[in-house]
Amino acid sequence: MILFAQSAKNRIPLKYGAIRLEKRQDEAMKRFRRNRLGAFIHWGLYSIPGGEWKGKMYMGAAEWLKEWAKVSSNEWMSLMEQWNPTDFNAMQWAKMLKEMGVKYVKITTKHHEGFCLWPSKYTKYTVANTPYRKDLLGAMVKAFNEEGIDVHFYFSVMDWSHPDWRSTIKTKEDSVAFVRFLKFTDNQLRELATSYPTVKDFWFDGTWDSSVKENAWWTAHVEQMLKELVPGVTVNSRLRADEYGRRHFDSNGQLMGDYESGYERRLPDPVKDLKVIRWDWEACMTLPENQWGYHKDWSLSYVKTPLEVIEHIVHAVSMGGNMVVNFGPCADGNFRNEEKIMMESVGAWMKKYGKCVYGCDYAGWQKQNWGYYTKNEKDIYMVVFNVPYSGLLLVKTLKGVEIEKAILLNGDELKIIELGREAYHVKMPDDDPGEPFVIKLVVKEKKETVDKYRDALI
Ligand code: H76
Repeated sequence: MILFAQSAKNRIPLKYGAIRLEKRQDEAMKRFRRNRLGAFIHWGLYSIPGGEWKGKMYMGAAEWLKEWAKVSSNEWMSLMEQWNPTDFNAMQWAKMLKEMGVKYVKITTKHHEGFCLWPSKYTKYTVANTPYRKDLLGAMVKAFNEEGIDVHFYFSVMDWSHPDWRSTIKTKEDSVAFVRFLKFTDNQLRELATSYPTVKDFWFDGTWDSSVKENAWWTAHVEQMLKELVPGVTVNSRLRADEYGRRHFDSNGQLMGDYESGYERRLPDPVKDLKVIRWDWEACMTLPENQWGYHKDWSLSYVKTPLEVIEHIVHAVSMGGNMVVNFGPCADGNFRNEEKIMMESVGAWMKKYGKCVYGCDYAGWQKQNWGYYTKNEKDIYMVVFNVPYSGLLLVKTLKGVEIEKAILLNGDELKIIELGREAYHVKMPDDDPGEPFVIKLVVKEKKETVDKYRDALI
């Protein structure tokens, strides 16, 4: 591409920078991209206290309670004696998530606290040493895969309970300890990759400390190691740093890892942040303001409605991204009611309108305030969230593109009124669907002009 060729001479040579300048186009990456909708599961010891420690309720993120309440590792890990999710039923979880319409699930194999949902042989802090004993991760991988759901592993590099973990390296001892810690982490990652070979993705977290940034080589090594162990595996940008300590994007501004993972509890602006269409990206969101793990009291912050979640999903896809919706199950293995309702509501909508999400991408058309465009091959989808008073939906096509038909997903045709070159009104259906709905546009392109526009986009 011309842009890269021109800037090549100004490029800083990097040992641990991006390993590619374009989006990956292999089958595994295409699958990641096509999936579009995923779920996050945050489940660990923090699900037991649910934000409350010694009678005090903490408003911060429940999975950070150890930090908020200044609990020692020993005391925190004694929660393991209570870890016994007797109601956990992997197949039931898989069915619920499938009903919601998610194509993949990101599971916290180990969060910052250091407790492992799999029987890791490299630490005593695992599910094997709890009353429950059985491998929870293995059960989930099996059940989800049986339902055709891809499994992604969340893994926190930061480990609050490992004696060798450091956030900063200040002394010789720190640096020796941290070398041991990186070996331990490699061992755990190799263990995960080989024990659960159907894993499709590793999503790293807890990589922001200077100890990790100063070991950029290690982040590049982990990416390479996992790719050798699991053919096709994808890795998020949050793992990576280059030798200048730049994260996500290297010192030349190129994305490291396979997809950008910085959109956490926020989304790119559909007008101002269109640059994101150049790379793959995945956003993740909580239902309350900022609770990932189970918190007892959801009244302490605003909780999103299914309608808002559906809009977030479409918003992400309209800009070429994936959306992951988080759930924090209870310690006993049940989902709270609010989460079940969310799964069902999103699922009902996805069943009816999922065509505008799965396999879809950025359409390139100027955003209008009634909602979002997505695109699948030649089909353009209008996803209508706001109905204008006029009942007329304004559409401005790309230069040289004509609308031939506007059709509801049930096959009903809508009236199109041509306003001039590249501008149309699509008339609302006589019966307002009363929910966000989808109109498919069948379009005809005049090739020359479209190609010119594409060049301008790049
Ligand atoms: C900060 C932080 C962590 N990153 C989110 C994905 C949650 O896991 C949260 O605890």
